[in-house]
Amino acid sequence: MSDQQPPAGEAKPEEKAAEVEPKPEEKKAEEKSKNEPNQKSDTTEPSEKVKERECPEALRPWIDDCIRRLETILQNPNIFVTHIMHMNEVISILQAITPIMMEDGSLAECEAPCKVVGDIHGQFVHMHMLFDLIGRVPAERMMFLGDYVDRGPHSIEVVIYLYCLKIRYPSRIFLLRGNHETPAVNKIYGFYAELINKFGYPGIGLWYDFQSVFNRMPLAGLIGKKVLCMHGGLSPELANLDTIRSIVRPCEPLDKGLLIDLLWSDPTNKGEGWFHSIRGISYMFGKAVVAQFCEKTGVDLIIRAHQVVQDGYEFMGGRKLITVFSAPNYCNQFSNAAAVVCIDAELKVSFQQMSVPLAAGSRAKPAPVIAADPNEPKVEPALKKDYNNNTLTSPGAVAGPASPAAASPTAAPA
Ligand SMILES: [Mn+2]
Repeated sequence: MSDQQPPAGEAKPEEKAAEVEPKPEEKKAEEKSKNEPNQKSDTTEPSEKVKERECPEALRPWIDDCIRRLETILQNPNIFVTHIMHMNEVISILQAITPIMMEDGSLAECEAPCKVVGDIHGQFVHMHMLFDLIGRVPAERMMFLGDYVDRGPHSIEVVIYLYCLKIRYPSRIFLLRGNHETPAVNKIYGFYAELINKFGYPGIGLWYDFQSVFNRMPLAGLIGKKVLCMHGGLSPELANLDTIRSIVRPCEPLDKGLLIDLLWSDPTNKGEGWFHSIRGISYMFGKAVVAQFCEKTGVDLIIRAHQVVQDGYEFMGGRKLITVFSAPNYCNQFSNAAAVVCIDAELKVSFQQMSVPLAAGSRAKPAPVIAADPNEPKVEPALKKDYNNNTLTSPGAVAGPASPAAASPTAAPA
């Protein structure tokens, strides 16, 4: 990679220079939101424009039927999308979702409460087992952090199902872009082959249609004005939230820069600043980078996905950043649980977790620690479903330091 990379272990010079007062308009927006907690304000400030949207009535019967047909896969895992949908219907769904994705903005903003979901990677059946635990759209508002496709057997079904939910309930589900929602990645890691396997050669054309929607997905999300979500992580080029709001879509992340970092970067506990990534693309960042970013922007907490973690969630040292991962027993190579982050109306954080049995003969191993501080106590899930012994427990509710309040983004680091 190029000479533009910061030296390992040092904060980038421009990062230090960027420690400035919030812009006057940001301050104004903040004061306004204090005075007017009701979101129906008609101001033009971007962060104020969280409007409730509805599916056009004419589309509802069709989309409801698509959702119902896709759910029949759960009764028979040998059914694929091609058994229940003509390719033209998939194309119609992609056409219907396109303007809805654009309406979300490059930074998709929503209210709390909200459940934050990590990587799914084509694990359609597991995703529905997770919904059985955490609830479903529209009763729950959800933000997905990307990586719907590749690896698992049902990439098309996962992404089409979530698109149908988005068309039907545009203000109840937000779908951010992951690094697998880019052509260079999903051509190689399963999605392209799955389209050809299921649709034959016309699947190649469909693959291009999917990329066109991926190019329009939001690159990050903001919950309750305080919780910033993205697939990968921070970027040396990310000065403030307006940097994300002003990303022009359609866009295609190429080899480096802000888009690549939002989709690819990783936190680390090996140091405080910016580091070269072992992925060979983007960077790793330490907890000082996170703390400085949060202070500068007024963000309380960052939630990102992108890396498998054994419990399905992991706090970075300092508790300003959470990694969440929602594909259990990822690729049958790990024995990890799936989890979601629950942000309540007061922006307090808790976790819901699901474990499922390993496939017969699997040599899965535990996932490694990413960026946790080994001296910080673990936060227990508030709700835990274990399909190995069919138990439903709430360990977080009984353990003192593991109460949801202890994990609040506004609470002092333990
Ligand atoms: Mn990823």
